[in-house]
Amino acid sequence: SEVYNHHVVEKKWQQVWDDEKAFAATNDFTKPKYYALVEFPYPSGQGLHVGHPRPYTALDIVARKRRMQGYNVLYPMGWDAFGLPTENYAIKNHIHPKIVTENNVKRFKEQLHSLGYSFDWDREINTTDPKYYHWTQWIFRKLFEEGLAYKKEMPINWCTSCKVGLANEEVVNGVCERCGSPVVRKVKSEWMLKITEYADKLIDGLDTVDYIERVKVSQKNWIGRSTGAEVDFAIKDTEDKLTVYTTRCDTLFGATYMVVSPEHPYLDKYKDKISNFDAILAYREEAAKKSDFERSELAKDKTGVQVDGIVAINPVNGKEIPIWVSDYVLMSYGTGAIMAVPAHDDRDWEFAKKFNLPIIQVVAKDGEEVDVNAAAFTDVATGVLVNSGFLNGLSVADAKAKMIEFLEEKKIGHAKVNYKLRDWVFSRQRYWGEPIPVVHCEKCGYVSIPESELPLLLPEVESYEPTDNGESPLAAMTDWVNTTCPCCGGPAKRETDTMPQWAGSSWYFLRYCDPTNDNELASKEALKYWMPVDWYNGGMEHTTLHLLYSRFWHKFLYDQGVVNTPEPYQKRTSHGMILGENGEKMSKSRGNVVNPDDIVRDYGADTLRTYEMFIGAFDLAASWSEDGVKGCRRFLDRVWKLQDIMTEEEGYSKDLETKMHQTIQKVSFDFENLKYNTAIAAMMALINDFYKKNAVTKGEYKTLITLLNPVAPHITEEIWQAIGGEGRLYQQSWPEFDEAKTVTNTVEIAVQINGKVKATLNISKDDPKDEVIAKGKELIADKLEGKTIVKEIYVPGRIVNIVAK
Ligand code: ANZ
Ligand code: ZN
Repeated sequence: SEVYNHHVVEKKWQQVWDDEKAFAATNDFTKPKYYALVEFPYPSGQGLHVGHPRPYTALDIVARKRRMQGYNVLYPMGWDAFGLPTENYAIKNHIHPKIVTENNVKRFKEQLHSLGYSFDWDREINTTDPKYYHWTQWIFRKLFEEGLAYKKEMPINWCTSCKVGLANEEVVNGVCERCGSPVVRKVKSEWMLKITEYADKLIDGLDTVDYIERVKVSQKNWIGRSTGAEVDFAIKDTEDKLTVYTTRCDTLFGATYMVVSPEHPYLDKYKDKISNFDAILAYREEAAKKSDFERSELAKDKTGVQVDGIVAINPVNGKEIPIWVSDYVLMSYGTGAIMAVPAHDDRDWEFAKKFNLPIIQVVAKDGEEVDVNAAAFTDVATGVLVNSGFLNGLSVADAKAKMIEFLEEKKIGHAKVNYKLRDWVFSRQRYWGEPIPVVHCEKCGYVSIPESELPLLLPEVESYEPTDNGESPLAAMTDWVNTTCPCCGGPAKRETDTMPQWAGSSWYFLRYCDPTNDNELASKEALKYWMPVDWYNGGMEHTTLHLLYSRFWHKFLYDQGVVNTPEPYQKRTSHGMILGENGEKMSKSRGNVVNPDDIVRDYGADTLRTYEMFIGAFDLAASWSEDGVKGCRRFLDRVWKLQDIMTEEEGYSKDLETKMHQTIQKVSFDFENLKYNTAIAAMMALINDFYKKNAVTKGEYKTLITLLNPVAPHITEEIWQAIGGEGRLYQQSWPEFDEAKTVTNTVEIAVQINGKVKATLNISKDDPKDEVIAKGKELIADKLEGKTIVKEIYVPGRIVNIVAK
């Protein structure tokens, strides 16, 4: 055969697949379905990154294999195209964000197309298309009608550079996740979504789905369900009580002081009693400069001021204990006040050490007191209560239960569940997002616009710059802003904030089921058939944001009867990043960026696909290697060249039959279990065997290229045609293996003289006794010379022993 020319072959088959609509999901709802999903990209100006093909190829493999297994497969693609980078680019270059988006989408689409993915392009969606965001607005409207969207004055995270409010999730280590600029606090009236109402459902639903463990764990940690108690401490000489939240009410006898957050309202309430109120105000001002993240860091040096003039009373022993102010207590969690138990909490311990506050041990290790002056004792598993009156001798768990009983009986406390999860800040003061379909009327307050007026189109503006006072550029369009109230007909103003980028991706998987429907977000029948997504793969960085948001919207739509499954994704996996040759993240500044277009041009799409699947364990980060790319191209060339040694025999040759069945089994299993690299390694090993004997039967070759087709679809399709395969390769059935034929029949046995091993022999388990003994004797003939054979023993499949004198 000729040298493999990837330019010609890849173009040819991409055209054929397009013409034949080879990978269109059909609307035949009687067939078994499979819905494979990858996170749709943000079409940035940089074009496709070599990181993108890793997950796309992985699920393309799954999708192609499923089609060969007879499923009606939905493997769709679209564009998550609203968002800041496009808007910022538009501002800088004076091009409308719509045009920027169109250009970027065009480029991305060409690039994805050149990689031969089996996406059903007829179902392409774009979140910035009014026909799409119609339904994003429709869902928001429903959330609003159900009381799950509300407006609230709140201190938000304000990025000084992007001039935009950020969700907590978008602030990383105190800086903006996107641009790295400092984030400050700013009070604004914002749209909020009550994701907290779904906290329990979002945790409990995880038990019903097949997500990789670290995704489940980080979702749970993010929601942060904490089971504890609220306890009231009387404030001496007042009618008031200071309520704290604690997860360790068992340690109440060890509470030696209280700490309130610098923003706690009691400080203002009792300012006349507090003799050092000025010092407290100064401390509050300092605290305001820090983010909650900085404030709660364990390692940070503890600071604080004692509140002079008021004291609290420990309810279990009547002891007066001081009240302190410190920034390690946050106003945004629990009650903004804590009881400090320095003997058993690390942060309290550090604080007590610094300010010389008493440390009283109330929990001992298996009943033995430990040195709590050296370190806090925090192990609950071995803890037994001491110095604690009616709790003495109890385990931590039992002591908690008993204390809650006591508190409830005395009406000074009760069990309480808290969550770290906060409601979702849903407003952005930017242009390039979905308009929020709400107006504000002096008389009626916030009113949603009627369904019939959706989609509410994003109007054309002169300039997309956000204003310095933090209003969206839409606010300057008075003609658009001034409208009438759908409720009373009086004058009203449109909402000028837009939705965050997370909105469009919170339900896009539903739209793929029925992407052109103008009457509903998708038809009931289509949703019933396609949902849930059978396998969803995406980045680990989306575990706490996109994944949680979309599960929340889906659960809401489920409660509204719009969708029919409580969870959107049956299975969720995550891939590792692809790093530069130097093991560092690819970036322009490091000069280590690999452009996928160059690889496709020089080596071919099949090589890129094969390489990205072979690069390493799918869930781990992997460093790029040009040599690795070349190695994969060599492998494909060797697959191609097998044509030169192919025989016309349709079956498998006897000596490779086991190997063929083993390879089918391994590749089939590995493709389902994220082990793409070992599947490819198995195919490499198989072709080595063909070359070793310098022959491959047509039957063996066909099986090999069918197994390889999901990874390298172009070259295998071309070979199929060249060797006279029927129809197209993509239309063939996935190869079957016979379990019985995967076990090797050959064993290695010992050949002994008088019980001592002299040699080893490879035999087949079914070889007759006489034959095995004869072979064994031949092998040790030199050692038997001059001896008389007394007895010949064969232990089947294990030993040949010759007894000789
Ligand atoms: C007394 C105690 C004793 C505590 C002990 C812990 C160990 P999670 O699990 O995260 O819910 N806490 C409560 N509210 C706080 C706030 N607003 N800012 C900072 N810390 C706060 O943690 C709950 C524990 O964190 C609570 O239990 C409280 O300290 C502290 F041996 O109360 B604990
Ligand atoms: Zn009105």
